[in-house]
Parts: sequence; C-alpha cells; structure tokens
Amino acid sequence: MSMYPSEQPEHPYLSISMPGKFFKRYFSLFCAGCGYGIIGHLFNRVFEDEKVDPKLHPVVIGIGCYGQILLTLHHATQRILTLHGRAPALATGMKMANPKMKPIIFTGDGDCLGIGGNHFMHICRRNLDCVILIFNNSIYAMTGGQGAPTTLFGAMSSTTPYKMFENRTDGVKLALTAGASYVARTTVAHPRTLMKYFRKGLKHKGTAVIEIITPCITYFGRKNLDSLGDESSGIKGQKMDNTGIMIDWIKRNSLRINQAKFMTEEELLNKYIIGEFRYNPDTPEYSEEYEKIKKIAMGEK
Ligand SMILES: Cc1ncc(C[n+]2csc(CCOP(=O)(O)OP(=O)(O)O)c2C)c(N)n1
Ligand code: SF4
Repeated sequence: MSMYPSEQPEHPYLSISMPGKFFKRYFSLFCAGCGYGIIGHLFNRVFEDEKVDPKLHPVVIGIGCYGQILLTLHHATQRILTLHGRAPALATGMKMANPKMKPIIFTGDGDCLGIGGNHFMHICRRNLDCVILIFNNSIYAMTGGQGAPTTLFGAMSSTTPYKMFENRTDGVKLALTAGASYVARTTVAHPRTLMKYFRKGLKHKGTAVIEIITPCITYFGRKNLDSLGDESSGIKGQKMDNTGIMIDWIKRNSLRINQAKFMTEEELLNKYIIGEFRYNPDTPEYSEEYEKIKKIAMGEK
C-alpha cells in the first residue's frame, strides 16, 4: 500500500519491528477494531509517564492473539513470550530469582482462566508481587473463535453454533477467592480508569489482578448481536461487526459495583461489573515471606 511520507509516524514509543522494517511503516497485526491496540497504547503511556524500569518490570506474555502486542509495546520494554497459560509460572521463577522484580503478566481470558486456570489460582493464593492484566474478549480468538470459559450465555462461537449454554467463569471472583490482594475490572471503553488501575497495580505490593473487557470483532462481534446482555428487553439487535457497535455494547453492559448491588442474579446475566473489588496492601507477599523462612533455615535471627 502506498503512503505519503508524512503518514509514516516517527513513533516515540515503538521500535521498528521486522515486518515494520519490511513495509517501511509501524503497524500491528491485530484486526482493524481489535481492542488490543488500545491496551498496548495505554500501557505505553503509563510505562513512559511512570518511568517504569524495564529491567525490574519484564512483560511476561501468554499465548493468544494478544501475543502480537509485543510489536506495539514501548521499545524499551523487556518482552517474554511464554507457553499457553504458563505466564504465572515463569513470572514466579523470575520474581524468586530476583525479588526486586515485579513482573507484568499479559494474559487472555482463555490463557488465564481456561488452560492456565490452575496457575492463575496459585499465583493469587501466594500473593506474589506482580501485575496480571487479563484481556477478556469472551472467546479463544487466536485459534478460530472457539467458546471460552468466559463466553457469555447464549453467545455464538465456532464451537457453540446454536448457543453457549455453560456457566461463565468470572475472573474477578476467582482472583478474590484465591486471595489476590488487589482486584479490579475495567474495559477498553474506560481508558483513564484502565491507566489508573494499572498505575495502582504497579505500586501495590502483592498480586494485582486487573481484568480488561476488550472487543474481538472478528470472532465474537461478527457472530453475535448487540442485544446480547439485553435478553429480557426484546430488542432485535444488530451484528457487532465494527468497533463502534462493540464499544457501545461493552459500555452498555458494564455496571459499576454500586449499581450491581441492587440487581438480581438474573439481571446480572451477561453483564460486566466494573470497579475495584479489593485493595489490601497489608497482605503478606510471597517472596518477602520466603526470605524470612530462608533466614530461619540458615539459623539467622
Ligand atoms: C498447550 C496448548 N494448548 C492449546 C494451544 C492452542 N491455543 C493457542 S492460543 C489459544 C487460545 C487463546 O485464547 P485467549 O487466551 O483468550 O487469547 P485470544 O486469542 O482471545 O487473544 C489456544 C487454545 C496452545 N498453544 N497450547
Ligand atoms: S481475531 Fe479478535 S482478538 Fe484476534 S486480533 Fe482479530 S479482533 Fe483482535
């Protein structure tokens, strides 16, 4: 595709990736309208503003479409792509080898709550000092849009061509039950809140879990109507095949904790409750407790 020279940005954040070099411009591999580009950009802004030390804050990335985010992350970040669902295991190893570190985990809903559910549960239980950003697009996108543990009730996916009939996993409830000391949920439609929570997570000592609701146009939006979540209203709905419709849908179906308090389970079906669910900076942190045990084992007082 030909471009005017002025259209090739001298981007302050990004290094020229291999394909970027090839095509002589900066770009991401995400579908047009994917929410992951927004997340990458907001991450970069916090990374710059907070002068995050890349050596102490490696970005540990699971497997999923969002893996391509490494092309859009700030050039100074240290990026490690891991196995599917195993980012918490790698981050734990890094943290224990160098307790000054605070890894930042990027994980998808399938990666974290599906195949990596066990690892997620135990990193939260230990309250290991790290930030976990869960990108919830309600689908296994990278492998062709199969239904995930987070797929909404009644939604279509390539493995639920009639409708999803399983109960949905709630990442926030799981993190709270397992013991993470900072737990929040927001969406890409609330960018300032997303940055605020991320900043808070970086400063928090312990496991900070932030779930981010984000649109997948290609495998979730195109297969579903924006009346999903408004089942009782009888609205006909339109296909969510563009970002505008999906972002509107995310906004409409996101409820603040205070609003949700007065709603029944039935009314909350297919809704996303957003806000901060727990902030407990005094919970003992795993690597610090481990250091104390080491001293006891060495006979130190
Ligand atoms: C052990 C293992 N099982 C299955 C896969 C195939 N696989 C790769 S990505 C993926 C889905 C990822 O979904 P999610 O974490 O929600 O990320 P998204 O693609 O939606 O961004 C699956 C099942 C794999 N790579 N490794
Ligand atoms: S398939 Fe979905 S999640 Fe993957 S890049 Fe495209 S829009 Fe984003």
